[in-house]
Amino acid sequence: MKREILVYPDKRLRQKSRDVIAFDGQLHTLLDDMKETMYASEGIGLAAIQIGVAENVLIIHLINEENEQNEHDLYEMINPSIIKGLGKIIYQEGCLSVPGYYDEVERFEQIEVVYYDRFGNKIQREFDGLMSVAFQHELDHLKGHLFIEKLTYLKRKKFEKEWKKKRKAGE
Ligand code: Y12
Ligand code: CO
Repeated sequence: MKREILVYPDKRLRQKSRDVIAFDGQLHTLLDDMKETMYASEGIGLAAIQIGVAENVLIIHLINEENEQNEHDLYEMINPSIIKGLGKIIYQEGCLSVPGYYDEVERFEQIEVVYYDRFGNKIQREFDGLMSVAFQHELDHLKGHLFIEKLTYLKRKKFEKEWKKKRKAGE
């Protein structure tokens, strides 16, 4: 089932998510709903809190060279964490909870992560480039943070002004 995506400045996006304890049918339904919701909005990443569920669950599905989302590139990550971060990368980020706004954010270029799949299998992996950016962006959601919080003071002020104007215009 497609769910509603929470949009900034919805307070629920600031909640800290809790770890998943049961890798059961309820979790699988949540993951399936997240995928349906993300694909319907043409996203490449989504955290459970973006549909109002405060659980440590995120999905990432990057686009390949043919501009398609290949089945094998889908990641479902439960209780994810970063155990090592190296280097710096600056990437123009966007978020389904801040639609229509994109800006440059600095992240680790390489990360080593641990997470669980939908069946409770523990997985340890290294990511770099866009996958590293996407993981860090989604992990921030689980901690109650949005990418706009990483903007400089002036950029954030400009964003807030533009966002207010957009909301007034009913966009
Ligand atoms: C790099 C940087 C950030 C991420 C996080 C995942 N972000 C997204 O999936 C963003 C999707 C997005 C899609 C939009 O298009 C539509 O809604 C049709 C969009 O456009 C508008 O809202 C107008 C904005 C964001 C992963 C990797
Ligand atoms: Co986001």
